[in-house]
Amino acid sequence: MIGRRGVLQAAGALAVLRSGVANADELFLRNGASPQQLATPLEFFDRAITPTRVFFVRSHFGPPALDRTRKTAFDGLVTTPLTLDVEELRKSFPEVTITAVLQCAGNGRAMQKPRVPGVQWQHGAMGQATFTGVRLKDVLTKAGLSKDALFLRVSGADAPPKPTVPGFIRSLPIERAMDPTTLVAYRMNGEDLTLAHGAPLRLIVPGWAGDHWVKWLTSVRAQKEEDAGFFMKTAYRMPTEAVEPGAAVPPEKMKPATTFPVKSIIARPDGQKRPVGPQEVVGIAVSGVAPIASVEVSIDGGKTWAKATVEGEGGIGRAQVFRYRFDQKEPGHVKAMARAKDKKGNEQPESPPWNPSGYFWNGWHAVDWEVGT
Ligand SMILES: Nc1nc2c(c(=O)[nH]1)N[C@H]1C(S)=C(S)[C@@H](COP(=O)(O)O)O[C@H]1N2
Ligand SMILES: [Mo]
Repeated sequence: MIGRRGVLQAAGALAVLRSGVANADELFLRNGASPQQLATPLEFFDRAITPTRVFFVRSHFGPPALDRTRKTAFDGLVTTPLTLDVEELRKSFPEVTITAVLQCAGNGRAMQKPRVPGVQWQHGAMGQATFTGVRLKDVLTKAGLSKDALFLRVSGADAPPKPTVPGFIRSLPIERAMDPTTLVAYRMNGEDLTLAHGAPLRLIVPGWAGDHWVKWLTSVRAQKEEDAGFFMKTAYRMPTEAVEPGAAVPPEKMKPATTFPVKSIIARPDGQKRPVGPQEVVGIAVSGVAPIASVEVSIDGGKTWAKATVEGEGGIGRAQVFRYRFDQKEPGHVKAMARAKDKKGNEQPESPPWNPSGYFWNGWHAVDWEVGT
């Protein structure tokens, strides 16, 4: 006989498999055993859109049950609180699709020296997708947002493992909430959001780090104050001024991490030996602050740099593919480095300043490979 518990466990395991949370095709790069820390393999950064099946997954406590009819409450300092599910949102507001990079603040943490605690992400805590939904601004306007509201307190249906662990509660400043690119999304890459990526509804905050992109949305509350919980006042903060590597920085000397800095990342070559002749360096570049202005590649250790071609449409927080071709006539060892610039004049540094949580590492990315006959 199989008990009620066993049946529930089996049903749960099946639900997880169906929802795509399980790593069926094993293409993800894993950081430990947790299915909530899956990284996109580097080779997928040779294109503008990261396929959903290899799109990195990160959450603190794992997903809640899948409920596609779950409602989100938009309330607090508003005249008319609204409680809406996907269908009601779609009926009530214009639909918008935005192409944007979702990147964890901790992407690149493994490259920080001295090393800091946290998931040791290399390059794969990032991906770009098309996100479809409605503008948060439209919903808040319909709800009659009060002028006294300065922040939104945003939370989802996921719960911490025990009551002593703080819940994942985030605050978004009103100006950012009212930005026309901030969406309440229900589709990713043209399909309904998967459970791993926040179904049925999640926030899209192009240009800002992933922690603002709250998944499994249940509550959006307009308030005067920023939330005082762990995930605003302790986690996801950056020093307000440069600090000594390894220094302890008190939270009050830090501010919430928002936009991610300009970076480029090389997807190919991938380190495999290649024949003498034409070589192509391909990757993507993005800045959370401004569209990409240029990408340069060096194959002589940084002595000289040449402009790569940058393809497709740019935007704040929108990645573009870059390509650089050269002819390698002699066999030998080749090393290519890339660096990007954005339209606000920010340049990708060779090695960015250290910070206590290892956020926003955006140093030059280098790949090397053997050219033979
Ligand atoms: N409700 C909820 N939303 C969340 C999180 C979470 O733990 N709970 N993690 C955030 C973090 S830290 C990141 S980087 C992104 C990752 O989104 P993805 O799994 O779709 O790539 O989701 C964000 N949204
Ligand atoms: Mo994150």
